[in-house]
Amino acid sequence: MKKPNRDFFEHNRNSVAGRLQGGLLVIAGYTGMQLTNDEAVPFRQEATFWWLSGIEFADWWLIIDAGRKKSWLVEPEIDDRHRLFEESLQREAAIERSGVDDVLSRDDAKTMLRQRAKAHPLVYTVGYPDHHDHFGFTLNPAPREMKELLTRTFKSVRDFRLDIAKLRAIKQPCELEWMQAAIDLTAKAITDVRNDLAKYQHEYQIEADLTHAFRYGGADGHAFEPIVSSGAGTATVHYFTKQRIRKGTPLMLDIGARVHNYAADITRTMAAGKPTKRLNEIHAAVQSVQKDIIHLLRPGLGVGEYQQKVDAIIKAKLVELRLMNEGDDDRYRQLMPHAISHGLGIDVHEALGRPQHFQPGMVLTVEPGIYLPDEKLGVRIEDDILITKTGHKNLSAKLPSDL
Ligand SMILES: [Mn+2]
Repeated sequence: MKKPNRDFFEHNRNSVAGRLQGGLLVIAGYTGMQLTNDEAVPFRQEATFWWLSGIEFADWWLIIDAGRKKSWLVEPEIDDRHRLFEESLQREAAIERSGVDDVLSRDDAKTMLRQRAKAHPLVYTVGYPDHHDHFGFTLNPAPREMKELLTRTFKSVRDFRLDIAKLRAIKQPCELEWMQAAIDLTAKAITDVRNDLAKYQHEYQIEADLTHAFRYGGADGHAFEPIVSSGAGTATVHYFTKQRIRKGTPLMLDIGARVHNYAADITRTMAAGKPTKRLNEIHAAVQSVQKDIIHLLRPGLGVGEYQQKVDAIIKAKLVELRLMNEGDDDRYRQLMPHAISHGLGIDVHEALGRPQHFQPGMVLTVEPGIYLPDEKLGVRIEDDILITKTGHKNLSAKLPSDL
């Protein structure tokens, strides 16, 4: 398996340039964030910046000039004392990694942009995600600061996020290879835990073995904060507290390795000890609706139509289980409160570019669940599905979804 290299990043820049119609794109990589005192938050590069440059260091910029068919990286200003402490990237290594034409200083880049703005009033950048204000998070300031700089320099600044999301949504063969490697490693880690389930007394012991399996297997690590929940914790969609595992309760693993920056995202629910009759019943229900939902996926299927069919399938099952009455949508949203699917790629929740229809090359999760807090019981099953030319391929199919 080859690694992401300059050919890959160059190919991606050319794809973007093809949509820029001779325009100029300027984007900022993320800046480093402080955790406390002199400790940094572990750095992870903004996904689009990485996809176009391969640069995994903070405070770099990228300029793509589609008209002149050139691209540049802009290096951060790092003083000598800082360089002694923190690993940084030299300009030659940055060119080698990314394949850009040259590396500019901040001052040279600003001068170039001012020159450009005299003749061309329009520039493209990638600002913040659409729904950033929904979660109350504080975002990395770099994209905003870049937008402010461009707004001071150019008459018109346009966001190119959606265009790039559409490109990133259709996975290239090498990207699928990296995703498959992440999925295979994740599936193996889940299998190993399942095969030796009796040895775990605490959820954190399972997490420790998963972390070991990912890092030892060559992955970057976890693609997201792993969910290892047992007992009542399974009834909460995102549950992180590490408690003691009680026999006869459900155990949920919602985990994914990250390989060459591409994520897997798989959920399996099993039983610690002998499963109760109720767990068997709910698990069988989720397993059967998940199979039916995956079966729907094919290119050309409308995203709206998919959602309607998904709701109908799950609601029918919940009515059959006597967990809700027909038409009780509030109850439905309690029992199954999260999205059924999301895109997957560099970002664990990767934007698919708001498509009307599914297209070959898209990868998405299918993850129905039923959550019963009153019964201290939750079941979710999640697989990673590629839309193919003729239908779909379940990339995590090798991992059984049985209890
Ligand atoms: Mn997921």
